[in-house]
Amino acid sequence: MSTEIRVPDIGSAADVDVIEIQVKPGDVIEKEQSIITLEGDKATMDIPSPQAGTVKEIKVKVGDKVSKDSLILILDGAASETASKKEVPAEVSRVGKASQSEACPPTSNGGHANALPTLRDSVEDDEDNGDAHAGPGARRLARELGLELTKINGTGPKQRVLKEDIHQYVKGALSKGGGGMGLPTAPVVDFSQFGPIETKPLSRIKKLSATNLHRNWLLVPHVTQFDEADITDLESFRRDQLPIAEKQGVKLTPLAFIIKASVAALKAFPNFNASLDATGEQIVHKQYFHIGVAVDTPDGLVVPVIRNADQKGIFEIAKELGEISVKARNKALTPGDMQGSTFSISSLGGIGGTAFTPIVNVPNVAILGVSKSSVKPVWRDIASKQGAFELAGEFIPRLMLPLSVSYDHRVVDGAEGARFTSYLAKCLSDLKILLL
Ligand code: CAO
Repeated sequence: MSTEIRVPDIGSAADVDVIEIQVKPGDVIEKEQSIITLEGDKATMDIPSPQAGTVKEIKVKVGDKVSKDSLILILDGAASETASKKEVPAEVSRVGKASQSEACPPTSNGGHANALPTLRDSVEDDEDNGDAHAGPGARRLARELGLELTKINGTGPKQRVLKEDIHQYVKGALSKGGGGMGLPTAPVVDFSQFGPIETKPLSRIKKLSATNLHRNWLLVPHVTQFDEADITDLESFRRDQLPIAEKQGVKLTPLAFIIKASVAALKAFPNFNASLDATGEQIVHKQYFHIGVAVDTPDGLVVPVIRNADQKGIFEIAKELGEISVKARNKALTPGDMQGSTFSISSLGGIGGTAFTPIVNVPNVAILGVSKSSVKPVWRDIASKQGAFELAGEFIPRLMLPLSVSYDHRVVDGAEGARFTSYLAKCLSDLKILLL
């Protein structure tokens, strides 16, 4: 059975332009699927089909002017019950900056009066694309893809952006490389023209970490907070413990203490022991403390995980660190050994440097970079009166450990970043906090 689909009652808006046809002959359409878009003086609106069926013939073209009851298309196989008085809302969106309301008493097919919403400024929460010239369908698509309509060339009437323009834009962006993000690509250079060269393939680990690091660098808005911890007392304690550790076959480096201090700071600042969920709209706080530790191997960087670090003592952590380092360097880590971290640490303290900016290990939201400790003069105020600024004191030599905490600024704000880092420094400076 064929059914004529006509323009519903669009109120005072007569002789409005057809600016987009969203279906073609042969399309199987669903009830309430948008079939054409109309544009009046102040608004655009999608006209939905009042029933499901197969489009047999389209009776309008872009640029036509239509009014109530103008024939839009012929639908085959349509169910007759749907042509009854049912609510079929027209989707309406703003044109330019129009803000007035316009009455649009609605109907469904065949001139049956229905209760459609009033034609109004905008029904779409579409602030970014508000000024763009596009219909509701194109706006919806742009919003789903996270695109700004103003950046897309419109090929419709009056440079209106059509759905096809959006598809074209996405195809173009993908074919340009840079992961389809419009990133410039590195120039192709023949280095041999400048001198002898040798080309080697990247190791499998380097290729994998390259992909992850690049993704994390692009995805996460990074901030790095720097601080220093006075680890003089900690180092003295560690040195005292070395013979005992040695007897147990454990290499006790500052890193075991740093892991323990990190757990204390993570407990005090749960936003650092968290992940953003896939929607980016919820934060998942973890009640376990699994610390990923970056290990340098001849083939590249791997990040095995020390699980439940909160439940382990310093010696136990040091022992495990030794084991995972050996496993990493022998390429014996399993995927399970590298999963589930809640926070990561990259320690370059055994190598050198004063600070660096580690890249957040997604889905973690923060990473601690540790550089080499050194003895520094630290001012000790011995005559501080409340409210007075007096340089009465002395410089004393202290062993200072540089800390660099990079965090995801979507989850952690600057003040929290500074508080976390200074709390971490405090935990390392005050053995009582650490050992309790
Ligand atoms: N300041 C001063 N000395 C430090 C120190 C610090 N912050 N951290 C470690 N050290 C000392 C250790 O005490 C040890 O001294 P001794 O040899 O005298 O005992 C020496 O430096 C070497 O330590 P280590 O590196 O063997 O042990 P670790 O526990 O500190 O670290 C591991 C273990 C696996 C993390 C480390 O070997 C490693 O691979 N680090 C590199 C991580 C990396 O590549 N990160 C970059 C990621 S971003 O690209």
